[in-house]
Amino acid sequence: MNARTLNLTSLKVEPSARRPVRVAVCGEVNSGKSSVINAMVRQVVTPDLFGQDHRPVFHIRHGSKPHALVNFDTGESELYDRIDRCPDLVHALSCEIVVNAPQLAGLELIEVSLPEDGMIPPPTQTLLANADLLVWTTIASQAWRLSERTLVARMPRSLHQRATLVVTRSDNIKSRDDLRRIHRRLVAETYEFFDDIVFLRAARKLIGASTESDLAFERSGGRELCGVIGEFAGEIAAIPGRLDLPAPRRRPATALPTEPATDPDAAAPHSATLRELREMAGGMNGLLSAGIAHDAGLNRLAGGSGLAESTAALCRDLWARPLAEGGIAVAPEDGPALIEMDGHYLLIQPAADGAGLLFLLCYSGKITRGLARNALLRMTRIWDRRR
Ligand SMILES: Nc1nc2c(ncn2[C@@H]2O[C@H](COP(=O)(O)OP(=O)(O)O)[C@@H](O)[C@H]2O)c(=O)[nH]1
Ligand SMILES: [Mg+2]
Repeated sequence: MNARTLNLTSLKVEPSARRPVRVAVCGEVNSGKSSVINAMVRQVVTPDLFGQDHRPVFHIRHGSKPHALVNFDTGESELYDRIDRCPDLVHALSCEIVVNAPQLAGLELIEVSLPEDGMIPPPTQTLLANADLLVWTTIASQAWRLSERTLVARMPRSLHQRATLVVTRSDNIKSRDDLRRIHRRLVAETYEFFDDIVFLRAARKLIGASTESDLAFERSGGRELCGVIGEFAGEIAAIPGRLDLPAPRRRPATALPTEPATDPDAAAPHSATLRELREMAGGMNGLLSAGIAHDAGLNRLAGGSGLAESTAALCRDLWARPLAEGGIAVAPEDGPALIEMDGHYLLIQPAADGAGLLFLLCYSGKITRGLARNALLRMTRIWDRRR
């Protein structure tokens, strides 16, 4: 066996002052996202999931000890020496792949598949809200369709800065004039979203050859892409505080990780109400994150702080957006807004007095819509009666 089940709470995280620059490599299915990553890594590192509907999110970064950690929807994780040793990715939510690729130092490449219906599922929106740079893959022969524009337009505005458009399968366009024409058209049609356009010629064979051959790395477009992304990443890294991680909190060796010794809300306003809401959330099945998003802050009720913060940001954004641009609106009597996609529900309900948006993010396979809706309604009622 080359896999072992891990208890994630026992994993020791290396304290590091800064996080990597997160590069979301996005595009529709088969548009060439994996090829972009493989061309940059100089080897085929992501599995071919041809014909598979469900695609886990792949995170790729440089490290001296290559391995792959697969996180399943059961909450368990398995460690492999290579991702292709994992027999089945159907129930995988995400895969963290570490490869020896010094040219990627300081970067985390995230492969994100987007549906063609133009709607970005809530977990993907959360991922994008946390990303620093966008790479969008479009196929040369049909580059930049309306469905792609719709998706990119719906991404957080911050990702429209320093974004890169990668035109994949450019090796299939034989005439230089045709390539020039495509380039000119793309500059005109995409300038509001992208700051650079790179042509990729990354047939699998050429990627294989690029491990050893600098010429193949050059010809595939991998080198140019590493240069462009490296430059944008350098600009992100130069923004004061942007990549800083919160200082690790020291815990006595004997402390249990799940139970804080003191009540975090003891001194906060409405501490008793928040405690009651946390207990309710703690009893729910399949809950990933819960909280109350305020204009500028957040009361976290369940789940990790990173996910709660980005989900809160997403809720505020959805709430503020006009309906025509994918925003949501509900009359309070209709109950919580529920957005269902890609195995998750995101439910949002405003407090009666407008003091915050209550939200739940859950796995749709583990809780019914009705139960999730009722739970959020009950929680909102408790919050509405707070003192
Ligand atoms: N010749 C060539 N094939 C490519 C290129 N980019 C992608 N492909 C092929 O197109 C198919 C889909 O690409 P893939 O990277 O798996 O797409 P994904 O689903 O977006 O990750 C695969 O067979 C790739 O080998 C390219 O630049 N040149
Ligand atoms: Mg892929």
